[in-house]
Amino acid sequence: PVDVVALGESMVTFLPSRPGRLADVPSFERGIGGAESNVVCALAAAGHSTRWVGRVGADGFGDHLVEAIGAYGVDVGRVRRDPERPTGIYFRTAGDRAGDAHEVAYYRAGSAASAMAVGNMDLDAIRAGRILHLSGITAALSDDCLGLLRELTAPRAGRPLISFDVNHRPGLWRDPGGPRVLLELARAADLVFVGDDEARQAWGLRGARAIREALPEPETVVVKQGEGGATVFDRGAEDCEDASGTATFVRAPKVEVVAAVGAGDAFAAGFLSATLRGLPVRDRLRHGHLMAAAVLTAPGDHLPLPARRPDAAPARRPSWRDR
Ligand code: KDG
Repeated sequence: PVDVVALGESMVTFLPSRPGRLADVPSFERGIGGAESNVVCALAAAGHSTRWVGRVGADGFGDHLVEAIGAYGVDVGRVRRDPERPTGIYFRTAGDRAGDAHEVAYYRAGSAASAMAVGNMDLDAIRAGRILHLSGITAALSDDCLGLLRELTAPRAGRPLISFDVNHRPGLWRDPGGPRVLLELARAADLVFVGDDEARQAWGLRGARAIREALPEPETVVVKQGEGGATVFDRGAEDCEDASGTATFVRAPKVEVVAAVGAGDAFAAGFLSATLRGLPVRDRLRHGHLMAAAVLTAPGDHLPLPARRPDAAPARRPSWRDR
């Protein structure tokens, strides 16, 4: 089977040509974003077999996403095209100094992806990987999208390992119930990624231990502690007797941050890549930090396409047109 399948909304992103308020930026450069597809693009760049499943409009932005994500070597053959709804897009600003706060302006309400539902997605294709990577962003898009996540995270024989990045985006939730829903979904997963800042904001929890106590079910909980590092609680080791799992902390390398958006996705990709390769927990965290560092030091939302040797086989063409 495919190593990792990711389901979620991908968007064309517009990165500002210079710092400043959204009202003042004169032009933007096109990029691609979407937390879940960022993860599989990075995994594909690291040599894993991956698939992204989502919905985009039957428009030029949808073409671009399918082509650009496919160019990483991600299987995009199961992406659905919606003739009635547009592809979501979003604009970003940058502060004067690297790492300064930025604004995000989403244009995704009523997008093709927001119509993802149990009834219009190929569930077998979504469940076909060793790992299914999901995120809390999808839950915020619509009731149908939330229903789809609930279906995919429900207990069932032969379920792929469910990797869930909480990705709390307060600006996307239409009602105050978001934090409760995110907690419910995270508890249904096998592997959870959560930032200590978002756990404080969403659930009022302080510290890695408190977060693990609120998420007792998943075998593995990874708490990202910003610049400091990350702690993983893992019950995977045979000799583990602690109900929370062994706690392992690994410091993050110091880097010059250009733009933080997407670093969490790269971290997840590094952790998953090392997990697929059967590496010990400490190395999984190290891989996460290294992939995150590559994104932190670049302006876009994810890793640039890896340079290909001139004699290498050409990048795999996207295949949705052939289906
Ligand atoms: O994690 C990075 C994502 O936030 C970005 O690529 C856009 O998916 C996105 C979102 O919904 O914010």
